[in-house]
Order: sequence, then C-alpha cells, then structure tokens
Amino acid sequence: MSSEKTLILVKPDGVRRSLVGEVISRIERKGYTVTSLRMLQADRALLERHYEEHKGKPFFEPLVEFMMSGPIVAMVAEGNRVIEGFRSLAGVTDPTVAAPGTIRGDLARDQGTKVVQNIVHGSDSPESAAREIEIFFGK
Ligand code: DAT
Ligand code: MG
Repeated sequence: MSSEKTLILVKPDGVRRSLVGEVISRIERKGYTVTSLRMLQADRALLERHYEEHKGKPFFEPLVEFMMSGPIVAMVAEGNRVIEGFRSLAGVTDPTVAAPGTIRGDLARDQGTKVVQNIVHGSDSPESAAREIEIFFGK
C-alpha cells in the first residue's frame, strides 16, 4: 500500500478566525492522518522560498506581507493520494467561486485585498510536497 505526504498551511486569516480546528477536523474526517504540526510566525526568507514559483507576479509581495501578518499553522498530512485529496477539500484558489462544501468555498470570500485570502495552502505535486515539507519541518 503506497502512502503520500502533503504540506498544509492554515494561513494568518484562518488562525485569526480560529479556524485551525475546523481545518484539521476536515482533514481528519476525510480519513487523512496529521503526522507533524507546528505553529510559527513565518519570516520573509522562509516565505520567499515557499512561494518561489510566484516571484515576479503582481500578487507576490502582497502574498508575502499577508503570510507574515500573523501566526500560521504548518502540518504534514498523510494518506493515499493526499496531495490531490487535500486540494479537493480546499477548493479552487478564488474563494468566491470555490465550491460550497470546500474549505475555501464554505469559509472564505473576496475581501477586496491585493492578494486572495483563502484560509489554507496545500502542496500541488509530489515534488512541491517534498520541497515544502523540508522548508517547514527539515529533512
Ligand atoms: P493555490 O494556493 O490555490 O495553490 P497559487 O499557488 O496559484 O494558488 O497562489 C498562491 C496564493 O496566492 C493563493 O492561494 C492566493 C494568492 N493568489 C494566487 N493568484 C492570485 C491572483 N491572481 N490575485 C491575487 N492573489 C492570488
Ligand atoms: Mg499553489
């Protein structure tokens, strides 16, 4: 039986709104296992590494500022096809159109900010997951 790991973040909007438990609960109720967990205040260097694929995009600086605006919760979740499965639980990037039933669809909306505030991050591929898990939890 093959298993997989993904890096999940509860972003500052989710922590501020006391949605950490709600997010973890949805991950666990789906049947995935949270195997590492930490709360931290991310600094610019860490976030520039984490979001390196977005460097140069118009929302990059607002994204980094937003992600530094308060504590975040980082976790590793495990299970078969968890990368795809958590992306499905999270819903699409834009919370206005994210399907009801998803984390972003149920719990977030457009706040009129330069960067979309959408509660959670989830790795988008096995390569991203390995890279991002190392950034937040080391080897
Ligand atoms: P996702 O988090 O769904 O993987 P992403 O990796 O493309 O989305 O972008 C990272 C974050 O940046 C995303 O969660 C919200 C923000 N963002 C993405 N595209 C944006 C845009 N066009 N305008 C404003 N913010 C955006
Ligand atoms: Mg992404």
